[in-house]
Amino acid sequence: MIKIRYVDSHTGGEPTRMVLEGFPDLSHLPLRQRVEALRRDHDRYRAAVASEPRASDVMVGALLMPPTETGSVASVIYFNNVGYLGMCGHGTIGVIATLRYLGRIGPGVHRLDTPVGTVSCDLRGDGSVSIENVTSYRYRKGVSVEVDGFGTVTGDIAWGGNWFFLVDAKDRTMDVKHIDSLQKFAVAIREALAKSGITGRDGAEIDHIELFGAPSNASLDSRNFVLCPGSAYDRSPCGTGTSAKLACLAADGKLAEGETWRQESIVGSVFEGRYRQVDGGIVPTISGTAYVCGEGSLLMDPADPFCWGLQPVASP
Ligand code: PYC
Repeated sequence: MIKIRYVDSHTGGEPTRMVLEGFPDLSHLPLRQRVEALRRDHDRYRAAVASEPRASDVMVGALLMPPTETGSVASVIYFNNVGYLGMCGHGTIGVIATLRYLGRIGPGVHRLDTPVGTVSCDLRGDGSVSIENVTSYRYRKGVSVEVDGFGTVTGDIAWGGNWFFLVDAKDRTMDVKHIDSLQKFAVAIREALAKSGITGRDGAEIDHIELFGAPSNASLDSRNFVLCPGSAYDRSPCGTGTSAKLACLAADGKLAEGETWRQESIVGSVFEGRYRQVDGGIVPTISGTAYVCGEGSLLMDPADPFCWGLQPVASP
């Protein structure tokens, strides 16, 4: 049996499963090449951890490895039931809370290497975490696309550690009762973007769709619905999505440097965001809290026909 040791947490309702042991050792490779090696040669490990029968499409995995940069506490690769993520905001808050739970770090600032850059995480005594994310920017403003069944939809394309299409959806009811219709709308937008050849920089696929509407109360600035790669929606307000939103607000002059933005998720959890201006965009700081909620080992029995998940994967 192969054994994979993990600790689960959730950040604003969105789960992170941090993998401690059991994956192939890729530490001899630079971080981006580790992602390629995982995808090419060991993709079944991703599928086993982040999909059925051991998880569901909402699970985000975080493979913890030794740091690649001097001064960092660890490196991490994020993934879900369909593939790999660049950065993950809720996941990073979860990883920091988990490292604290394991006694590996205490309050203070800790750097974490991700495939799209090193992020800085401030763990406070009360368990809350502020992440200084990778440089984020709006790539294109006011891009229109014809969406089957919905007509013309206009949004901005922005990078926040992943690629997002951000749509003002004030005409839609943003609450849990409307998740099905929000999901259908977001999936249709993503399909339309792909069909129309609309991408992020260098032809990158836009795999996250973010809809914005009115928050549930006046102390908050906005409520979002975020479609993640695959068909799951983010239960948290999405750290990289909030970073992309801050980049658009900054570009439009709608939020000043240092001012706080309170982003509510579709299930009512909240991240606070602010930014500082840098060459080429902004550096967002996203704050939230994660709670450790499980730990254990996953067992891969070679006799089990669904040992590596229900779907065949691209590589063994
Ligand atoms: O918090 O950045 C995030 C995220 C991405 C996908 C799910 N959560």
